[in-house]
Amino acid sequence: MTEQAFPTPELTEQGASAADDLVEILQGLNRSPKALSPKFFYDDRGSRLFERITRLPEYYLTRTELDIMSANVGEIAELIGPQASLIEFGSGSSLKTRILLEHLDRLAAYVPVDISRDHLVAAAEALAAEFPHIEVLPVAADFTQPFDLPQPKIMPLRNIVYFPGSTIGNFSPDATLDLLRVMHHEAKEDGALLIGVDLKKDTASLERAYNDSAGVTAEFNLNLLRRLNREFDATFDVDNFEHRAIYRETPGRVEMHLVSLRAQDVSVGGETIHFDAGETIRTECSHKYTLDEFGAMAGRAGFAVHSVWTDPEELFSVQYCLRV
Ligand code: AVJ
Repeated sequence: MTEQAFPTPELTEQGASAADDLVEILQGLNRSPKALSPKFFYDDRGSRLFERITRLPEYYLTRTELDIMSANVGEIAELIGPQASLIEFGSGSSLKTRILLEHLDRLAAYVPVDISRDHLVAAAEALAAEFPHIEVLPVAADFTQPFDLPQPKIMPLRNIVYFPGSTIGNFSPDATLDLLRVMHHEAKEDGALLIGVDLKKDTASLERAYNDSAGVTAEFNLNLLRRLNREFDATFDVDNFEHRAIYRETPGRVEMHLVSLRAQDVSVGGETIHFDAGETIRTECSHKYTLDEFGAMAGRAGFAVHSVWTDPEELFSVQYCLRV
């Protein structure tokens, strides 16, 4: 057995509650056009399907980001310097996180922040066991709102906010700005942001990435309806819906929809929701940026892009942004 300097990660919980989910879902289904937040994709089955997506030949994002991180982690570690606190927005169990934890110089702490408590605790425990000399301080919170950071035992020299995966793409431009401002706040003085941002490219490649030939993304999208049936007392007949992914050049985003194949009524949490034939629920927007577009957005939130790493085809970017 390895000796652990920091045995059990201690959880901080802040205001995260699942009680309002049904209210939010019904609001989304009663709107016109209908829309649901992509955060509802990630129940157990949804998380497993997403894992499969990340290994699909068409889904270049995860693989490319991982390559960029591996190729540049030396330079990244150099920029971050010693004894930083790494604050990851979203659950941190991925290979990208491990690359950083392996290479950063004497991390003061690793602070994963996620709204999904169970996933967070499991990921934090796994990483704490793998990296016994790093203090892991998970925070269960909705990271779109400012939250209090736990106090590591070792005084951090700077806070590095890490937001991989181009999850930033899920947010509307207004929400992106708000979120970058929360990150700016959490980075504190002398802090920085390390973020994965997917880049604009030809429509065909983008649409293929969200509509793979094995049908995994379709199943990931449709699983949302299965989840509503399981957890929110809904009566969706999944065969009456179809997956659709399209890239809209303006405003520059891939949209995923569930298309109702016929006129139908569905009950959700005791309420009846009507669908016209061809009507859709928009389940996700995945915004794509040019380097200039993202730089301008970061600038408005008080960050200056210091370094950008991309792959040779410029499919994806990892950006290091200094708090100014
Ligand atoms: C996890 C939000 C980055 O938008 O590409 C993958 C989710 N949706 N396939 C993305 C997703 C469909 C993914 N993000």
